[in-house]
Amino acid sequence: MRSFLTLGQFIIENQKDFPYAKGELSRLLRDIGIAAKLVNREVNKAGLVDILGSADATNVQGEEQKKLDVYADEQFIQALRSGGECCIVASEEHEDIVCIDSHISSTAKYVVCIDPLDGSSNIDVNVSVGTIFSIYRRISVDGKATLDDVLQQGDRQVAAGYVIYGSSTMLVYTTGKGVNGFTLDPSIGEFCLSHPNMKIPESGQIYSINEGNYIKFPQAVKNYIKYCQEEDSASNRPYTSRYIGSMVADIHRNMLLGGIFLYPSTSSYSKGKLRLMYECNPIAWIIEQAGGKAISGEGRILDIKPETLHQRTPAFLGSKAMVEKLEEFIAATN
Ligand code: P6P
Repeated sequence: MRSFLTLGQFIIENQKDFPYAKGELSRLLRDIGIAAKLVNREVNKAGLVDILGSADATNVQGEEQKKLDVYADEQFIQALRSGGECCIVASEEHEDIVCIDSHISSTAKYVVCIDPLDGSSNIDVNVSVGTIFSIYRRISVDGKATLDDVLQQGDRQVAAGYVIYGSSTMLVYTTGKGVNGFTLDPSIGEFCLSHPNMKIPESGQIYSINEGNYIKFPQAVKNYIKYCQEEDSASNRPYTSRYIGSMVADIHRNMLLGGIFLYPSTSSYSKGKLRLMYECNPIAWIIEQAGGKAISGEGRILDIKPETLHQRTPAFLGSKAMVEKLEEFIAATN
């Protein structure tokens, strides 16, 4: 008889980690897990919907065919609204904060920043996509929560995680006590603990960057890429280049195999492309909790003081030794 621990059981068993919470954060994590299962169902049949003819943007039930990232956004916001533990959502899909102002949510303790379906352009070519979420405790003590409750430094997160909709669907999260990974078992519809206490390898041989932007990379990044490509048996170089173009997929692979993911400033994105609040902060915390490093090129990502909701930052994150080698190149060019 296979013994497994479901996400719900794991959250309850680790409730003691939140001495001040009376189960609210646990319920919030459970709400996110429920929405992830609903999104997973739609992501997995995205191709099927195309086959069954949604050319005129309606699905087989004659409903208006929503773009999957809009659908995902609606599912997560609905789950958070009905769960009653979240007072504000900052979503990649909304220019402004979404106040969850219902009678049960207005006193809710938690703020959620989320990219409901990151990398959604990859869905049409059947490449893994993901959800990234970040949870803070609200700062204001009463009344309506505001943007100030959202714009908090990454090191004030109380929980962060990602869902990868890939060859299997996994939910990986941290509450500051390490990182644990749960794989969705479709036969029972539950996320089951499959990767307890995840640790990213100290080093690795994979570097992950969109080299199409090479000409405009900062010199330190160009020097690092050259270092990755030089022959050196002692340091197992040349490294291997792997770039999926879906952050969650690239990060998850590096979490398991070791590696570094780089998204520097480019000609199109002078401050980097990736968003701080709902891509870089949650992923940076997970990487650090798994023993890796996460920097912006000017310091630790989790130390950045946010100024705007959708602000971007350069991001270099992954195996500790690889990020530290990059830091040497950055220091040498400063
Ligand atoms: P590029 C997806 O659009 C995304 O936000 C991340 O998931 C991914 O890492 C990055 O952008 C890819 O960007 O410019 O290489 O296509």
